[in-house]
Amino acid sequence: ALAVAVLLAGGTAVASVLDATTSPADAAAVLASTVENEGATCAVPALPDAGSLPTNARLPDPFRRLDNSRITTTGDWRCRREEIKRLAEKFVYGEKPAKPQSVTGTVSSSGITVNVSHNGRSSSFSASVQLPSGTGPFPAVVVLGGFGADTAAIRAAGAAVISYDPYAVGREGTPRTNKQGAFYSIYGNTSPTGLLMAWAWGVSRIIDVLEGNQTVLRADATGVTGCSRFGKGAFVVGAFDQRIALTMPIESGTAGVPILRGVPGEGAQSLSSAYGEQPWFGDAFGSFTGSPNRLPVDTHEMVAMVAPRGLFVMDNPHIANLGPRSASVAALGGAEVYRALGAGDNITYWSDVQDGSHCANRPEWRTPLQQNIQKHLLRTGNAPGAMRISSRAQGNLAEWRDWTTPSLGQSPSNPPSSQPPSSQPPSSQPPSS
Ligand code: MCU
Repeated sequence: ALAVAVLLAGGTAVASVLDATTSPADAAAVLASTVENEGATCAVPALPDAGSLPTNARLPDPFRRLDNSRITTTGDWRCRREEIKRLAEKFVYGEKPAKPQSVTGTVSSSGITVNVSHNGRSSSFSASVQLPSGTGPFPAVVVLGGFGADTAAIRAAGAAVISYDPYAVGREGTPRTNKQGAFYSIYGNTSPTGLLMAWAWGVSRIIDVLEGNQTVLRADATGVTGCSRFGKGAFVVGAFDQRIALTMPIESGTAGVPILRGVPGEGAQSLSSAYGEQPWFGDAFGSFTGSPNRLPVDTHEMVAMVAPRGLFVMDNPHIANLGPRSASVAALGGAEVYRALGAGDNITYWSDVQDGSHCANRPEWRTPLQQNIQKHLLRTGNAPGAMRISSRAQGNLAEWRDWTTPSLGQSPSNPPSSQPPSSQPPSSQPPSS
C-alpha cells in the first residue's frame, strides 16, 4: 500500500511512517520513514567541545539527553536520536550534508543513474540493478561492493539487488587532505567527512532518485548490506537514513558495529590502525583513537539509531581482528533501545557460524536473511529477531553499562515518531553474557 500513516500511542494518524493498512500478520515490522532524518527539526543544545569531554569507561547512556535528563516516552526518542546523530557526526564519522539542491536521475530494470548538484558543483554516479523474478515494482537491497553478500538469496527472496560501488562516491587510497569521489566533488576534497559517511550520502541520493521513479523499484522498502569495509559502510548507511527499512552489515569490524571502546584484549583492529588505513572515519576521530573513553557516543547508539527499523547484524566469531565480542556488546546495548521502543523483535545479531573465512557465503545466514527481507521489505513475514551469539565471542553488556533500560511511556509528546502501535509484547531481554 502506498498510503501510509504513523499511529502514535493514542492511535491518531499524524504522519507518513507506518502503513495504515498493516495487517496483524506483519504488525511487528515497522515501515521505514518517508524522510531521511525525522529529527532534522529538533532543537539540540550545543554539543560538547572535543577538549572538555569527560572520561567514561562504560558505554554512554543512550537514554540520557545532552541536558542530563532522561527520556521518558517513546515520542522522546526522535529528538534524543538526533542528539546521538549529531554527536556521531561531530566526533566519529563527519557530517552528512542534507539533500543537495538538485538530485535527478533514472531508474530502469538494469540500472540507476544519479546526478547531483549543489552550490554550483555537480557530480554523478550510477549503480546496476538485477531484478528478482515476478512482477514489480520490487523492494531493493543496495549491496555495497562486490563480495560477501548473498545476492542470490536476496533475489530468491523477492528483492532486487542494486550493486553500488562506494568508491565512485568516496575513493580509498587518498590522503585525508585530497579525498576523491562524487561526494568530495560536491563538498570539497578537504571535507572532514570520512568515506563511510560519504558512501552513506551516496545511498541516500539513490533513494532520492527511487522516490521519483517507482515503476521498477519501490522507494519505501530499501535494504542495505555489504561485508567487511562495506559492512562498516552498510551500518552507517542504515543508521543515517531512516528511509532504509533493513540494515544488514556483515563482518564489519572496527569502524563498523564493534564498540569503539573495545573489549580489552580481544585483538580487534585498533582504532589508530583503522583510522590510518583508509579515511573511513571522519577526520575529527583522529583525536580519539588513543582515548575512546572520551567519546560521548559509541556504536551501541548507532545500533539504536536504526531502531525501530529492521537490523540484521552478521558477524564472524573466528577472526579476533574483526572484534566480534565488541560487536556483540554493541548489538546488546543497542537492543536495549529496541526493547524500550517495543521493537525488540526487529533486531537480530548472528555470529553462530561455522566457516571461519572472512566474507564467506554462509548457509546459516540464508534463512534469517530471507526472513528479514520478507518481514521488513516485502512485509509478508513476521519472524522474530534473535540474538544468536557464538559461544566463541560473547560480550557481556552488564560489564559495559551503568544505566538501566527505562519503560518508556507511549506519549506522543514529541511527534512525528516512527513508533509502531504497541501490538506485540516486547521481546524478552537478550542474553547478556
Ligand atoms: C574488516 O574490514 C576491513 C578491515 O578493517 C581492514 O583492516 C582490512 O584491510 O580489510 C577489511 C576488509 O575490508 O576486507 C575486505
